[in-house]
Amino acid sequence: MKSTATANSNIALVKYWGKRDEKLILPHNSSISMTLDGLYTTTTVEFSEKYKADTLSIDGEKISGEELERAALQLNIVRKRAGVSEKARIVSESNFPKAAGLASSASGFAALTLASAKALDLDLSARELSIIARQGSGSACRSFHDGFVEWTKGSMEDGSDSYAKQIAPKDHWPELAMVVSVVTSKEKKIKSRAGMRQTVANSPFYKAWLEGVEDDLEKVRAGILEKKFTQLGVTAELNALKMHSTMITTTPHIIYWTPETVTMMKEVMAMREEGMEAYFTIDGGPQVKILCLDRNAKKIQKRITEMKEVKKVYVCHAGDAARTEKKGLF
Ligand code: 2P0
Repeated sequence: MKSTATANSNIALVKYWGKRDEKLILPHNSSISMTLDGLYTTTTVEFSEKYKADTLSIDGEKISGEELERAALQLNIVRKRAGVSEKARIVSESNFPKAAGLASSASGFAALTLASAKALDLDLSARELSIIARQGSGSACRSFHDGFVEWTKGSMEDGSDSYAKQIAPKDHWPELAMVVSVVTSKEKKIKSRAGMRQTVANSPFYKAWLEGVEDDLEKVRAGILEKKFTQLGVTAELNALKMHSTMITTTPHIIYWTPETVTMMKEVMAMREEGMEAYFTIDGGPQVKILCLDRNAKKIQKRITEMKEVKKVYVCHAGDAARTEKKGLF
């Protein structure tokens, strides 16, 4: 009744932005991500009659309120599947700051889903795990594969065809790197969930976002499969800007960027002008992730580490799928 799992975070190259079903977490558009080797969450879950309620600790802090409720709802899905009702203790640790736009809910819900399913002896495929994790946090479904992953939006009302598939394994393109910079580790004020809802409800650009996304998916998919770095980078950068322009144009507007974010974006543009090919992507937070080739990753790491705006830098490559661990956190 106790198990531990580790899941890496994933960063989208074509973003998921907007839900067609809020309860089942079904997206309006498919998305493509890279599972990262450098950022991960490990979670131990134990179900037992000795627990009177579900409890959650994240990075040593006891969690209550909405975050605990979301975790408990996720456990309910797994409990229902296993036909048990025992409450659980959840202990989770990440090696990076949570809720700052580094996909902590992706690694968090993927690790929670796998650890709880294993603790209850459920033998589920990556597809089934991905469908369960998706209902906790959409992006979590993409952490069940290594390398490069596509979450197909599906069309069924019950969400059974909305799950993640691998496009290419992590050893397909070891020369591709993502340099993740942290300009602030403060938790963001507007969670992605609320940001998405508001965008779908009232951004005048949301329709245009959906119209352009199929083309971006095709270019990014082909960019990965054919290892066309320029095509991948140009498309991913523009896709991120398009996503942000949908939220900047909601009422009231949502601007996840800080002055440091813009400085970093300009720095990446300067790198390109100087002949070092690099592209940025930004999620629901101020952090800038730089897509580059491995031969330039160390140079970029050094360059941005020296910037006063940058607090921390992680050099990442395509990483592993969610997996179980022998050693638990308690
Ligand atoms: C993504 N993001 O594709 C996009 C890009 C943020 C920007 O998925 O409401 O935490 O739990 O499904 O998964 C972040 O949203 O949102 C996200 P929910 P989630 O990575």
